[in-house]
Amino acid sequence: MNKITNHMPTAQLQALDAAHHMHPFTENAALARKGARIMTGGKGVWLTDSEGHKIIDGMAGLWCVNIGYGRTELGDVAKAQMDQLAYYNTFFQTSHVPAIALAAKLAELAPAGMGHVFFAGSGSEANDTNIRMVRRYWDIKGQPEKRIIIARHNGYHGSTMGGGSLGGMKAIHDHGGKLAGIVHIGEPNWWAQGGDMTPDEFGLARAKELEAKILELGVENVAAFIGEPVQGAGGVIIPPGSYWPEVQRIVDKYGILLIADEVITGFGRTGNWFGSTTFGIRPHIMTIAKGLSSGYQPIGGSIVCDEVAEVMGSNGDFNHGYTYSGHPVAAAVALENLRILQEEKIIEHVRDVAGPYLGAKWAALSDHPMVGEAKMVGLMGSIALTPNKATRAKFASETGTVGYRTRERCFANNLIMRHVGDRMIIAPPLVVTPDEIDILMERAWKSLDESFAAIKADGLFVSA
Ligand code: PXG
Repeated sequence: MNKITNHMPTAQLQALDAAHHMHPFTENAALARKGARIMTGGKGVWLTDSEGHKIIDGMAGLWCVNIGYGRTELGDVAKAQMDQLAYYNTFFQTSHVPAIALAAKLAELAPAGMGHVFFAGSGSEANDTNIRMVRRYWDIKGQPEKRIIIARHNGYHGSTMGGGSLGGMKAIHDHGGKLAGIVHIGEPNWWAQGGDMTPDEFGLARAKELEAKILELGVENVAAFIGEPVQGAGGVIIPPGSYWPEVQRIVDKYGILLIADEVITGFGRTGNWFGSTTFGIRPHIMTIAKGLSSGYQPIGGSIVCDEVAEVMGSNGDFNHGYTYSGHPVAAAVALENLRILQEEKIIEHVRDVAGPYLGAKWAALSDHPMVGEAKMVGLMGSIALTPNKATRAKFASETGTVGYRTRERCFANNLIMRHVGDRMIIAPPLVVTPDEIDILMERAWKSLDESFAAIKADGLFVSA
């Protein structure tokens, strides 16, 4: 068997990586000078690197390893499915057991009335599907001019042309452009942008931007609004309680479609199967990926409400699909992942045990001299680093300087906690236990203390 072993010294692996592997969202020349950290194994919430360090993974890989690493059942299922039927397509009036079973299971788990699934290979692909689906939906309904999709600044919806355009990140638009027909409104980020308003006043104001934008564009031109229930890659921005109910009211009033991008918030992350349930959102379409398979196989999709699915299915072909839509091995693995999530009551564990336990300890981080807001929902949380909590000040240094330095301390202390600008974010595997949370928090405090000391010593603890 051609097994890929960890048979080389780290430096040699790093040199080969630097020579041949182009990393996503990375300046490869800089990484080549530093050398990538090479992961070699995983079990539960723990990663092992090529130097034998045991690292606690506070990010569940890339927000995806919900059931934790090392569940051999998924490999068993993958092998069995490969042996049985490694691949077949679902394009030309054929189907197969894993895609059927997974679609039916998702229909059972999804909110009522969302009984249909269009499969993709990733979250980005699924959002590309969504762009085409909502436009095609309005075509069929006799309103082809309804094409514009409203999204949000600092949202993240993937990095294909479609996903990157729906996302509201200038750094992504700057590399390769942005599709026409997608417009962005403000994000519900009270800490950074709320000024003198209360969080709820600000949440309401940001939601009302949707109404203003619909009226400005003309409702006859607007197809849909897309948002993450909680912005993930944008820094775990948990919206004020007033935000989603007002968005829902506006979407209902104007009859546009609502797409909830559940790529991060789906499959237990917020303490329910879907973030839409946690926030009382009633979407027409939900984007899914990541936790759908806990990252054990690449798979994504769109869960579609009955009305949209009926319209889409009633008027000729929908000329769209991917070779790997509903891939049987990925679907079988996803199904096994859902079985584990459900039978082991992992979502209940998030809601009743790990979420409240980590949430309380996380909130206490706001006592740290460098931490302002500390928020968490389910098992996704963030802290805002600040030189002045009272004024919610930004640092004078370039945004991300303090965040990056803090992340480096975490990395050195064998804790994976990421930074987005000067926010630190966390989203551990959902199976994390209270004992592991204690270790995680101990490392987080230590890293923050070290970072704070260094930042003060270097004269960086200064407001903009
Ligand atoms: N929607 C959301 C809400 C996501 O978080 C995607 C879509 C795209 O999924 P794919 O499978 O195409 O990557 C994502 C992905 C980060 C980071 O830095 C986050 C994601 C991907 C890469 C990096 O936090 N989220």
